[in-house]
Amino acid sequence: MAGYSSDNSRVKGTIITKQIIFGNKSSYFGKKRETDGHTHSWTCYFKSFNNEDMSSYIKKVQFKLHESYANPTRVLSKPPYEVNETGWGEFEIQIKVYFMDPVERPVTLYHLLKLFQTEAALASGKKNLVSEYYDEIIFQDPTQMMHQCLLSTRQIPFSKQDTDWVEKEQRTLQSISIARQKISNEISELNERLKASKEAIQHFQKEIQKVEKEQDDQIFPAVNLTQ
Ligand code: SLL
Repeated sequence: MAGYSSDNSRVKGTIITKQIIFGNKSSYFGKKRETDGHTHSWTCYFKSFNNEDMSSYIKKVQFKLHESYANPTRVLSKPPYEVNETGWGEFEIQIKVYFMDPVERPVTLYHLLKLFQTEAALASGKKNLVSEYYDEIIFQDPTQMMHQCLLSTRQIPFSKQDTDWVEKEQRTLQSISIARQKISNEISELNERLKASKEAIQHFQKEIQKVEKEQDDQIFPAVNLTQ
């Protein structure tokens, strides 16, 4: 039978790498909420780096929050894999990713929920913060089923909130190159001016020497000492 779903054999010599981002964003209320003492709203997320729909190979993502939260274990069986909450404190969140093929061991990540801004950011009035990390999940010799799932992902079009990193890299490199060119032009221009100034200095030094010599000659006319 050719059906891959019942096939546990592995695709030897195959390595598939998935680029991921996980972390949290948070936003300060501006004050402590009187009803529960919460100060921030936050979102903890696990997502693809390149906006790939991961639901073809991910079965579920489990977020384990601090016990002070009601139902601290949150399970998301479809994207977006994220937890939206409010709170007052920072703690470590365990993110466990389960794959479509139960033979594939789940991957566990840890993220330190960040709520509080640095002094400098706070002073400049920033209310929103992002603390996220890039990582890669490497599938070595996946099963036939998993191989199929890993390769059948679909690209999600970039929306306004998403960052197309490839495009951003190109734009950033381009502005760096423009800035380099501009600085290089400025350096050449300044070098030209420096050269002109040096020439002017030399010219004036010669003039000064000439005038000094003329003055000396007037005070001490040349005497022929050989006589
Ligand atoms: C701390 N070790 O003391 C940490 C614990 C727990 C944060 C932080 C509670 C939310 C709720 C909340 O924000 N817990 O009341 O549902 O900083």
